[in-house]
Amino acid sequence: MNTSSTLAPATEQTLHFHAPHKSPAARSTVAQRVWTVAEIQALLELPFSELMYQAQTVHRAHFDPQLVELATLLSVKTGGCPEDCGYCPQSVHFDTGVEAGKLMGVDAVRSAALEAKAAGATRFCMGAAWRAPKDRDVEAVAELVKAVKGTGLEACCTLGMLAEGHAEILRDAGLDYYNHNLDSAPDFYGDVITTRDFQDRLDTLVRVRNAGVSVCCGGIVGMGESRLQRAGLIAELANLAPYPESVPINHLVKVEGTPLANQPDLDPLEFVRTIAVARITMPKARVRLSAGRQSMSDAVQALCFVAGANSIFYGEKLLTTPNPQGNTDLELLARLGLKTGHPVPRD
Ligand code: SAM
Ligand code: DTB
Ligand code: SF4
Repeated sequence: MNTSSTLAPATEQTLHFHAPHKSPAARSTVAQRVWTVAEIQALLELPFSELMYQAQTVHRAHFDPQLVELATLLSVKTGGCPEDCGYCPQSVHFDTGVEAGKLMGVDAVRSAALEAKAAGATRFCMGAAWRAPKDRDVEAVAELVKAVKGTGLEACCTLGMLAEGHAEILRDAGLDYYNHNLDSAPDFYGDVITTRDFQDRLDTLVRVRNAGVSVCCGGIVGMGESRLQRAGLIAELANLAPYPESVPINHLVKVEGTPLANQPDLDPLEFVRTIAVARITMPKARVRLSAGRQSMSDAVQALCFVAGANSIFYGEKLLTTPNPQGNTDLELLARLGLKTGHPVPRD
């Protein structure tokens, strides 16, 4: 069975081994565990110290536990998006003050990538507020990918739903990762987004995987979902076959004008628990402590690293909202005795 050509939720115990940064052809066939939602919920409900212990143990077995990836984001096409994702400041459906712009040019993107590299980033992720790019958009982004790759950084982009052939064009330009999040559990998805469904997301992930581009796929917590639904999201991610190489766990950034602007705060320890469970269930993935750090204490972020996060978004802006200043982050990492670099899982 060639699971590199499928990305449906796993139904068998023997799947292709998850081997980040190797071509699909280099994956060997060993078991990938299939997780039930109940098993993941049981992890989420462990005593906190027990959960931290398990997550640290898994993290140490697969990674240098002190190494953290710095990934810089750039919004290459901002605002005006026709989708109605209830969390997103870039949707045309909500009045958030974000103005729609055109796709950035190659020179401006190259300069931003060089700046990110000089500041210490190893990965550069370009976001575009499209429901789905047109053929000419993909061709234009391919040129941006080439410019980023020319700087020596890893390139990632997130452009919405891809049509047949798009992932291959991006791959041929040198794209390392395509980011496309499942965002929430299947049974909560329709409460947050009505203009597409969960299956649409899975279809794009199949196209990315089939093209041999590494998958970056995660979600958002703190949108009013239940703990069971957080378990449902993690189960969907962990049972992708193979599971994503890169897993961004975003904390909802509440933006004025969006339907989720007044969402009650999630207990920060619940966010830490979600990171821990992502680490345990996707042991060789880079788990990214993603959006939401601007309103997180240093102590909560430290717990996220203990829980197995080994990547952050680095740079003063996410796509349209603020992120901690680079220096502040470097100081925090230094205070914690962490190093920045390129975490690669041990085989
Ligand atoms: N339009 C494309 C899409 O949705 O796939 C790519 C860009 S979209 C902004 C990328 C991701 O940003 C979303 O999937 C979501 O996880 C995240 N995101 C957007 N708004 C957010 C918010 N307010 N808080 C946390 N994450 C957010
Ligand atoms: C991801 O999982 N989070 C990033 C990135 N992938 C593209 C985006 C976060 C966006 C937060 C809201 C904003 O800045 O607009
Ligand atoms: Fe559009 Fe992506 Fe924002 Fe949804 S999350 S509104 S698809 S930019």
